[in-house]
Amino acid sequence: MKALEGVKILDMTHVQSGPTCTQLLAWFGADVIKVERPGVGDATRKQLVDVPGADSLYFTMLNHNKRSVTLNTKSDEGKAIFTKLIESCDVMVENFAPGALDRMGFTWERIQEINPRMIYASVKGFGPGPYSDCKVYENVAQCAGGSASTTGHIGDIPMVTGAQIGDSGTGLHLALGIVTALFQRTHSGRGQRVECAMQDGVLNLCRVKLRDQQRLKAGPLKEYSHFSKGLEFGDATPRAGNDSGGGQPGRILACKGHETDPDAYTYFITQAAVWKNICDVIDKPEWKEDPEYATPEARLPKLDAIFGTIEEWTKTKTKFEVMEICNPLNIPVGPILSMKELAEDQSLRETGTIVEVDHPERGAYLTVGCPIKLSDCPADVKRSPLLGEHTDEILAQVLGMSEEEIAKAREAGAV
Ligand code: CAO
Repeated sequence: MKALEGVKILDMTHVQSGPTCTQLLAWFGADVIKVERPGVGDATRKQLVDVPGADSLYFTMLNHNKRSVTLNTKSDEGKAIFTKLIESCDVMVENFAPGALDRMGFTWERIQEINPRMIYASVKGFGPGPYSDCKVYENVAQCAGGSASTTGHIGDIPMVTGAQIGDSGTGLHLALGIVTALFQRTHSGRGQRVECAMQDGVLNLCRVKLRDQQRLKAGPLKEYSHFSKGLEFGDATPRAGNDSGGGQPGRILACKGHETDPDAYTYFITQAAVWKNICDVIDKPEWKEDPEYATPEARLPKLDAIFGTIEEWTKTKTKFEVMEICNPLNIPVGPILSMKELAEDQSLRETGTIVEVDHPERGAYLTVGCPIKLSDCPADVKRSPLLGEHTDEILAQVLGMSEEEIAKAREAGAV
């Protein structure tokens, strides 16, 4: 049995944040029933299309292991079917614009009336407050959650990150809320509302920057390169380029081939405990005992120059050679891996972190597998459903509708 086998999820999600959440639950064995508008479906099916006529990678990579039912939840017949689905499911997940489900007539109060055991989970851009009515996409959340303000180079404009911390990050948060609520239901017998605002999810992931905001009161943030450059700190946590976010200073340094390869770089951390090993590697043995270099405190004002010296060494090695030399010496380094390198990485294929999936419309494609590995519940990635592929199956199997009833609903344009 899978971990979440027997749990039925009524999946009203679209785009990225909600689908990330329900895909995760599906990987853990939940029966995820994705409800989509007849003839239209999740908008991402037809966004960023690379194979004409086929569902896009945007859609397929977020909707594995789900079943798709088409249902017009605004028509009377559709609402009647939707009500029955609410009766039969354990969890409902949605990330529509604020108020969309209320406008369909399915408020939280109404949902509780239909099924008091229902766990109703939502993603919205903002929590209650001045912006609660706003529609929000990934980059808006990154900006509103403190990520953009603290990302980017010193003196340059705010920057969004490639990691989808607003969408996928919030989806992950929501999934944890759902399984927690499912656990509470085992002893309370009741469902509950689970809400996660994208702004809150991003801020949660940016907590070290809120930490630094408060540390500013105690003086300059000495591990930021602002300090070694002699720059003034303002009254908010500044952008810190590629400085390490922790107490161990780090930077991105060029490696052999960087002149032509945009990813020939390594991340290098001057962890205090292995300082002497670093001195040996970069051929600066005199720095081991020199009081100007021997302690982390002494190094802070000259970090830029120190990293400059380390970079003279990294430039003589490839990013993988840097790793091979530093790892046995416990010096924390990491090559900058491109998406091409990750896609071709055999070890990631072997662990199921990247998997190849076959699709009837588009053929084979790569996708990420479940990053959370459960020893008793391996996640097998199954292709995403075509629009309405399981409509008849779900109406018959889950709701017990007869062929005639299904035909009638189809005639009425409800499915
Ligand atoms: N049958 C009938 N109608 C349906 C339906 C169905 N099966 N499924 C959806 N609809 C309707 C909704 O009820 C809504 O109608 P109203 O506007 O009349 O209430 C409409 O389709 C579209 O919903 P939407 O407003 O959510 O969609 P949008 O494309 O305009 O906005 C987004 C998209 C993401 C900005 C918005 O949904 C949002 O802010 N969501 C919350 C935050 C979020 O999750 N953002 C991350 C998205 S990933 O980048």
